[in-house]
Amino acid sequence: MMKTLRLLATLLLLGALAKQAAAQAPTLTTFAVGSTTVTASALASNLTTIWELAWGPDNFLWMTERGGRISRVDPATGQVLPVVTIPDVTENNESGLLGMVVMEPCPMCVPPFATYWVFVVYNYTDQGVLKEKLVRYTYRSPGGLFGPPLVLLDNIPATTTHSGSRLLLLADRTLLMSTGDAQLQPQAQNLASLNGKILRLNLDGTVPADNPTAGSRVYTFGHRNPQGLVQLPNGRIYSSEHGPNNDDEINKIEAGRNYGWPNVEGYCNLPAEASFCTANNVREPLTTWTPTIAPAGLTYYNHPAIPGWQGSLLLAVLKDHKLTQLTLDATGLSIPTRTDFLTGFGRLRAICVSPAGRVYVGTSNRDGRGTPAATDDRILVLENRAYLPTATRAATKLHFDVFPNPAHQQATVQLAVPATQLRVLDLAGRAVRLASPIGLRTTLDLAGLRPGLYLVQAEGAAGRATRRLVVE
Ligand SMILES: [Ca+2]
Ligand SMILES: [Ca+2]
Repeated sequence: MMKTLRLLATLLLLGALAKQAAAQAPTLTTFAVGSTTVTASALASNLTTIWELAWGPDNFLWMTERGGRISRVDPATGQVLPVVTIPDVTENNESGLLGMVVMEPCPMCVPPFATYWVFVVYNYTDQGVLKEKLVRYTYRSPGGLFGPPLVLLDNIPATTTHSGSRLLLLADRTLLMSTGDAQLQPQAQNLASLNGKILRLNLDGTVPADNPTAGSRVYTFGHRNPQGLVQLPNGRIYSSEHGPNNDDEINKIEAGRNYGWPNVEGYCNLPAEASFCTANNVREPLTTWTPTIAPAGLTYYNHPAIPGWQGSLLLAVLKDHKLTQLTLDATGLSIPTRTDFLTGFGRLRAICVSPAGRVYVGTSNRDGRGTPAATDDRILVLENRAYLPTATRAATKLHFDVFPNPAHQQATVQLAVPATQLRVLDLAGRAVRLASPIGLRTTLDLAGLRPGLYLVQAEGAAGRATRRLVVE
């Protein structure tokens, strides 16, 4: 007992020290975004080839390193908490542990056991042959990994370069996965091959019923090596793609479209390309870079903390050592401006945005192509330290009760403050009932809903709150 208490006290002290250290994390540089001063500092150092950074439902930063390790990083202290080192990852040149998605399969399953699904894609060796696979781990908090991983897709041909692979959870709760051409260039145009594609899968690995071709995981084709994927709140999907010695690309991803590789590089501007593009309805990129810059992680910034970045794509760039802001016009079909930031930190590969509007960038200086600084690789935090979040404070003001619970045909929602919308969500996170409350008391019609667990969500000027509801 004493031992446990002493251990706990030590842990608390270490935590407090780490928090203090984080508060004193030295400014590495500052730069202006419009009239905003953005400060860059290091959240965590001495890492090895960060490939993915993702904001988790546990409000930790989840990270993959190409050698095979998955970790959770405390955004307050920078403490790196290893989750697992995957034993069968083969790291060789560009191959290894790559993209990751962390999500809640059941948003209403609250503690004592919060359960997350952790999807990762990585290269492995099967009887001497390098391949690629997509697996799903189950993680429980507290407790850690739960059971062995589920293999969703394997035996994807691979080589030590052009492996992709970014993962993206779409709003419809399907998964996109980019694959490289694995140097098998013509396969990018072969719809029967998984290489040079963006694939779309259900969360159990099966083929969504509404994919472009029935029974096929192929969502788009004609890709060389896409390593950035993002979906905007309006549903539009964008990707970054490595070109050969010319024509790196940003593409708008549209179901069933052909993106040209290897017959077309960048725009359909050469005579041979133009005829191929016409014959094959090729989707041209929105912007290109020649000479190439090696574009990787792609995210969308839409937070008031850095107003000058709102509504823009942010791109992590490897070869040209920078972060590039890409503005979008109202149609989403053109990129009027490209602006570079954050030079001087080497190769940048991974990027994500936190709900507080901070941008996290992972360096890739130990990937064999960089010149690592002593403390590389690092997670850099970009933030407006003058920004005071008001929304998070207001979010605590929205309270409501729902009764009876369990409920049968209907339930009553009693709000403490006005809300503008009520939603009933099913286990898959889909809204099955919507209501616009008038006053503080609203009756929800539950007739026709299958018995089971649901989530009632209220949203208004005071923020958002959720309650569990059992329907009998
Ligand atoms: Ca293309
Ligand atoms: Ca071209």
